[in-house]
Amino acid sequence: MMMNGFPRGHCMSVHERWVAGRLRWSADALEQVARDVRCDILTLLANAGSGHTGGSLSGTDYLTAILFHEAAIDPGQPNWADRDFWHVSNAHVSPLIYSVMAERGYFPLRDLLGFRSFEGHLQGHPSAHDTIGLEVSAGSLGQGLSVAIGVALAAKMDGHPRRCYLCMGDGEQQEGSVWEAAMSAAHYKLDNLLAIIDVNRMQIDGPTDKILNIEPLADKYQAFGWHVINIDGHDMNTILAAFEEARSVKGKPTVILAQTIMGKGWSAIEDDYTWHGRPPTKEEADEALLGLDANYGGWWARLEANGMMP
Ligand SMILES: Cc1ncc(C[n+]2csc(CCOP(=O)(O)OP(=O)(O)O)c2C)c(N)n1
Ligand SMILES: [Mg+2]
Repeated sequence: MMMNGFPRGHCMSVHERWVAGRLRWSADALEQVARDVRCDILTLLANAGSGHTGGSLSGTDYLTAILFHEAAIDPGQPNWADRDFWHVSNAHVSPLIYSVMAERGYFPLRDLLGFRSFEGHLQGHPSAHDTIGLEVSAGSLGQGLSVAIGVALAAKMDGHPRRCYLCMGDGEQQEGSVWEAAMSAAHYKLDNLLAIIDVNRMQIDGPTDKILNIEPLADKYQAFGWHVINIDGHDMNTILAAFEEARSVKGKPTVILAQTIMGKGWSAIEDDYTWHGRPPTKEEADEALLGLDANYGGWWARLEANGMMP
């Protein structure tokens, strides 16, 4: 049986298996998936009537690229021992996490309709006990980097080629625990660790520079011993080039500062922090989906076409 392009049962080295677990889709293909993911996010939020819209839409492009291009994973066997580690520490963007996971095949798309319901397996803040494929339960900001460092350090000690992908918010950088972790990642020379920060310049109560200024972020990470790459977080080619650059860095961890726009893809709410934790109504979702050449009813039509109606 073929899954992710590698045969089951075939005797491959750890390195061969690890390389084969990557999809490596092109930037064009990734842009199409990212568009579908944005449609999923808007639809599931409107359906649930609660959840976080702004950061879900700002992080869509790089998380899509991690799961559909970069990371060695196999949603068919989420506990595959040689998998890469990926984790989103700014976990309130669960609509994004679940949408990318559904598109990648961890679970059926229709499950997104159970977002934030007791009966569903997709809780408002991610629970690794409920959702197969999640590595860590999350929601309390400032913890994810430490977890990723533990996995990266263990991989080094085991001599395993595993890479660790860790996403954080920019407001999350205000947590002191992030900097203690950043210091130790450089100390242990974790070049198998790539952090991606969603620099959308906004957080729950306003612009980050008004709440508690985190800049100059590049200088800070550099001073903490990291390799820093500053990119347009909505440009797929640039995202893929940054992933490639990170792979070539030896002896230190890398951080990508992804300059993004909160609410990206729905022009009416872009750069508006009041959409940090607010869902669209069904009417607003319809309007937003129009901008993505879709509509609210069309999402169900897609389920029907795929034999996935609940
Ligand atoms: C330790 C901790 N403190 C406070 C919160 C509440 N909280 C949830 S999201 C958020 C803002 C985070 O800002 P950012 O990381 O920039 O996310 P964005 O608003 O861009 O989605 C806060 C303060 C939390 N989840 N965890
Ligand atoms: Mg932010």
